[in-house]
Amino acid sequence: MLIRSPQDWELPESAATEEKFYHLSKRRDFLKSIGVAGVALAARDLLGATAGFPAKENPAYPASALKPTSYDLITSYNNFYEFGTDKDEPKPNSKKWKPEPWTVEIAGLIRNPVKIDVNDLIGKLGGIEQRVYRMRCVEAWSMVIPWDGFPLSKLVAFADPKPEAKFLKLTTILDPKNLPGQQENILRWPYVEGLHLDEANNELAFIATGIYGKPIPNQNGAPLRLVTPWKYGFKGVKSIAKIEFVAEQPMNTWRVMAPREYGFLANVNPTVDHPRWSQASERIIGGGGLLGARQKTLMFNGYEKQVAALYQGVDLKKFY
Ligand SMILES: Nc1nc2c(c(=O)[nH]1)N[C@H]1C(S)=C(S)[C@@H](COP(=O)(O)O)O[C@H]1N2
Ligand SMILES: [Mo]
Repeated sequence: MLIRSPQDWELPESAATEEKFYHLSKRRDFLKSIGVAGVALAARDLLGATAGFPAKENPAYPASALKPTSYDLITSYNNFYEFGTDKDEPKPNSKKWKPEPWTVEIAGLIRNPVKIDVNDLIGKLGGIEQRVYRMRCVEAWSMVIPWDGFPLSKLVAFADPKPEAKFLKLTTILDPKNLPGQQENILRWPYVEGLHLDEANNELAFIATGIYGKPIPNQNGAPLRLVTPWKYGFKGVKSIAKIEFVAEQPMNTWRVMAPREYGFLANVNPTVDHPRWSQASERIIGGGGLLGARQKTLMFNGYEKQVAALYQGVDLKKFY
């Protein structure tokens, strides 16, 4: 596994106040110190190795720049309608679900279609890494989440798209027996999201398999979910069963449900309000105060440098 040099979307490691996050940093330094380049780390192998503190700070992002939300809040304040529509429902309602073994199907306009066990896939893609990203829900709240996982671009390269492939369509598992929300007519099931191939190949696009150095909990989308930190959280489809490479822009679930409220691009944009709420600012979950502290929302959620080039010539006032 390639241990990446610090990138500017990462948290300066010394900024983390969470004890668990220190363990995360320790593990990375431990891996560096024993030189495990090329070793494939399955998500389930991640616990344990915690030597080599202290971690280095990235001076471009001082200690105050990003502060991870607590593990407890990240894993108990969730949107996962398959397990209930209230924020506090997915955790208890998904407790008994066993998303393993898990096969993901990679299909469509590609040269390497496969149905593959998630841990085999992680191994084939060279293991996982950690990234701390901002997360901004269209409901105008935000968190900072230390994800484990792999860049989506690696999966794209593995799939080997044909020239006709222009978009990715990512689909959650359909299993109404174990995902009780799917027994009800809340959304059109299964939950589907999409990305343009160029977006999927952007350095930020990520498939998460863990949080805070532990396998991703059921309520956050076990065993693998999409993370696109410059887009609203609904783009981050959970518990992915199928990734298809297609020629046409796929219809995404929230756009099916409310086409005047949700688009395909879903880029975070403080200057374009949602019909029911302003996007100019956001409530920081765990940020203090009765309702959580507020902060201004940044264009592309603060990732303009990495993604603005993708949208040259696109009217960003339109949300599709
Ligand atoms: N399958 C599925 N994926 C989903 C959702 C959902 O209801 N079902 N909710 C989305 C929304 S609106 C958000 S904000 C994020 C929430 O992710 P989190 O609970 O890990 O913070 O998941 C997204 N992915
Ligand atoms: Mo959301």
